[in-house]
Amino acid sequence: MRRASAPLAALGLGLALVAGPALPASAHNSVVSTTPEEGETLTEVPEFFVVTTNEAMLDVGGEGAGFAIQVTDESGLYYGDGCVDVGGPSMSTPAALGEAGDYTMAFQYVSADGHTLSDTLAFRYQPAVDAQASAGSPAPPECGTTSASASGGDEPAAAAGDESSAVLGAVAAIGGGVVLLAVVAGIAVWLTRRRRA
Ligand SMILES: [Cu+2]
Repeated sequence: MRRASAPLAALGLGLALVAGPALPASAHNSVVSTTPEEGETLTEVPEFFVVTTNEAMLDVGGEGAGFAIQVTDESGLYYGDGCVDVGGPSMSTPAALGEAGDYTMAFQYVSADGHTLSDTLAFRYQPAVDAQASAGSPAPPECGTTSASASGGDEPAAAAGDESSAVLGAVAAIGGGVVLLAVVAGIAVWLTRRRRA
């Protein structure tokens, strides 16, 4: 039995060498299933939109950096909360859809080999007449943020900060000038006294 191991090892090495050149292309995680599937017609909103690949995704830091699932309708409105949960070979986001129609799901994930990969798929939503439609948003939703966040309050404060530092700079320049004048005056006085002596 022991003798068989050498030829088997050689065969294994040979196979590895033959398969070798093909490895870089297959090192990326490849998508094995999605919810919804490309071209699928959904009659109800699933609990989650899901992308599953052939091996674990690389969630560095465990916070889903580099991962995204974005669902948009025909008019480009976004649905969902922007949150993506990564677990092993799959990532998911809580599903939401608006009115009946054509939708696009764009997704991005970090492959086990560290490469960021993305793709899109198209699907149709054809719900029952009494289905409740979620509201879409014109901008991609960001996980953990409320729909409308106030902004612009920072600008006046920043401008005031710039002004005060400019004033401080001017004061420092004047101060430096005064010191320089005092030194020059002191030398002049000293030279004058020295000549008299
Ligand atoms: Cu790769």
